[in-house]
Amino acid sequence: QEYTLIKMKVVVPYPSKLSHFKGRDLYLVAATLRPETMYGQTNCWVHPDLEYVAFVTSKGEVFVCTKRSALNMSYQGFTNEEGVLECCVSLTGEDILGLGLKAPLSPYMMIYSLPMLSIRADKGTGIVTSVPSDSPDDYACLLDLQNKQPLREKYRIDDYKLFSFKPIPIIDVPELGTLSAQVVYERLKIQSQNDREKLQEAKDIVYLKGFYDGVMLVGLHKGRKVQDVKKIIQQSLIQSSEAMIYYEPEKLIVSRSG
Ligand code: ZZB
Repeated sequence: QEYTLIKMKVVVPYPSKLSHFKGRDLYLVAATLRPETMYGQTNCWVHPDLEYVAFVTSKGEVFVCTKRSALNMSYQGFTNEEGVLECCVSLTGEDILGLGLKAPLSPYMMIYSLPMLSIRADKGTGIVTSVPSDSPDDYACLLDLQNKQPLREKYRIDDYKLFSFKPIPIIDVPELGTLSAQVVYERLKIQSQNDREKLQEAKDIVYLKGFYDGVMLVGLHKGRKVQDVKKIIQQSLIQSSEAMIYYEPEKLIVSRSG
């Protein structure tokens, strides 16, 4: 599986566990299949209870992601030595909640890392970039946080880091409109980020329709079809060093003996 790795630059001051990286560029790195949606980023998701690492890449930058994905990166030329993570620091998601970030192509000057409990440790980097206009999971999680004060208190989320960021119409999808995730969320009567089955169904619908029929509403490729510009947008993010290619090894299927 080929992902686009989006580099979300942490704005100083760095959190205390990472303060010794002062002077180096520090990024939360998110794996996505939809680089064309980066115009709609409103925040970044981290799992508060998941373990993450920070490590120094061969370019001298610092990346934060799960250890599993960091090791994958080290075998894909991201580090000086295969299988070795330089200056590796262990973190939990809580350590990197509420950080200010600069996200490529997002019209918001600065966005923030917020908690999402459905992030899986065994997929991507464990860091997820949030596009609530086109991702039902992101829309559901954002609504949950906005509607549930106990959740906000538990994770000490400042209101302005959550309420200042509206979903942005970036892709027009015939029949689903310009905020397709919200439309499908409402159509399927999804209640929360824990409605996993319905959210999977919503994701399948939005993925398919968005890819085949979606038309860009913003950016350099405004008016063109998503399937025609996805690769071009990915390449331009890579050119400007705001993204990289990251491969996820296929899951090993352990065969039973006999
Ligand atoms: C931005 C984005 C915009 C995404 C969108 C989706 C959509 P897949 O197909 O299952 O591989 N993601 C990445 N890593 C994780 C994780 N560890 N746990 C939970 N979610 C994760 O799904 C890949 C997508 O799932 C990624 O692409 C990421 O969200 C999220 F408009 O990034 B995406 C209809 C979906 N739209």
